[in-house]
Amino acid sequence: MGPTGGNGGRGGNIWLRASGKLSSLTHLKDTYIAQDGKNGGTDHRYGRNGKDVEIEVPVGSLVKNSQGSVLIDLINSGDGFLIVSGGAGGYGNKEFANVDNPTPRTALPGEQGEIVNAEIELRSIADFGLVGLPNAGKSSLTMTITNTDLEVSDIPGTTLIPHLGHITYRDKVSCSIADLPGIEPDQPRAPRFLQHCARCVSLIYLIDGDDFHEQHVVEQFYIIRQHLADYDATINAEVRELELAKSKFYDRYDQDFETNDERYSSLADKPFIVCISKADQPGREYRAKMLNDELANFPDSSLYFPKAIETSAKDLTGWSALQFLLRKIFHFFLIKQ
Ligand SMILES: Nc1nc2c(ncn2[C@@H]2O[C@H](COP(=O)(O)OP(=O)(O)OP(=O)(O)O)[C@@H](O)[C@H]2O)c(=O)[nH]1
Ligand SMILES: [Mg+2]
Repeated sequence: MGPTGGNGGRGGNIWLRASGKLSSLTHLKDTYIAQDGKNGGTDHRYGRNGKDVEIEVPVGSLVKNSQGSVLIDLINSGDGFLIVSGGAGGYGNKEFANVDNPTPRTALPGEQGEIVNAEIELRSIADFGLVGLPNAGKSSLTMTITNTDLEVSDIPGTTLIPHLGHITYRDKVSCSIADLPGIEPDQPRAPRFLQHCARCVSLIYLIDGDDFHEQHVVEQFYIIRQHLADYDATINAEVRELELAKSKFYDRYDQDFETNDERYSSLADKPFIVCISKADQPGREYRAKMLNDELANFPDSSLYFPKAIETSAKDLTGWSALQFLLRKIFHFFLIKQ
């Protein structure tokens, strides 16, 4: 009697699964390897399939291949994506048996599994994005209105990765706020983390109301505007480069692309409201007046509410007004969608 090897097991797959419990990508490893399939056994026994690997990623993870093309956008909790298929198992001798040769010695080894290089980018699905200069009090404000525990300190640059907080209203409606890192005023390029604003319904510009702040409240407002606008310019330039490279009719001297595509719509065009922090500090009325005078003349209709909301994480000034306004905005855009 000849060999009686059964078929080998398939190699494990690798899945990505969106989880509403995660809010960052810091837990991810550089490399994941799924288990090999087991060899087939004697007496025609099949080998066991390799175990699948499931990698949890936050909701809002955008998965790209090494060329930068989007493979999938995981926007609902529980969404799964098979990113790497395990190789098929090998064929044992019994597969090659026939009338002429009932006990063949031939067998085929299993297939090599896929190797996939992918990049995962997180674009938070937050309803509101909180933007402002370092130390403006973004994390403190998020903690106050969402009851979330976040790291706060007087060292600028405390928040390095975005965090989500949730406000749950009495009628169980819930909306989320992304507490983002601070925008450095002198940074030449718009910071990458502004990508988290792309999906927000609306933005909250938080102006630092510290009595001794280096930048005037109005100046801070325009620094935020400038960075939001610059972010789009950076992305536009990158997208244009890609499109130019891809274009069959590539003309390096005279290429004019349409810019009214959705991708080109600016973060500076997102509806926004303005808050001033640290309203417990002296000079509060003066700062609010300076900013409100500017906002009263601000020509852009993306400003949702024409006055700055004064807030304090210390004495809770503005806490309920802000919650109320966010609820209004949330409702307004939800109905519009
Ligand atoms: N007096 C006063 N101080 C505040 C208030 N909110 C925040 N601070 C202080 O301001 C400093 C910065 O607060 P954070 O909440 O960490 O500021 P942030 O904008 O998140 O800072 P980055 O993450 O570094 O961008 C801390 O020392 C806070 O204690 C406030 O309402 N009143
Ligand atoms: Mg912070």
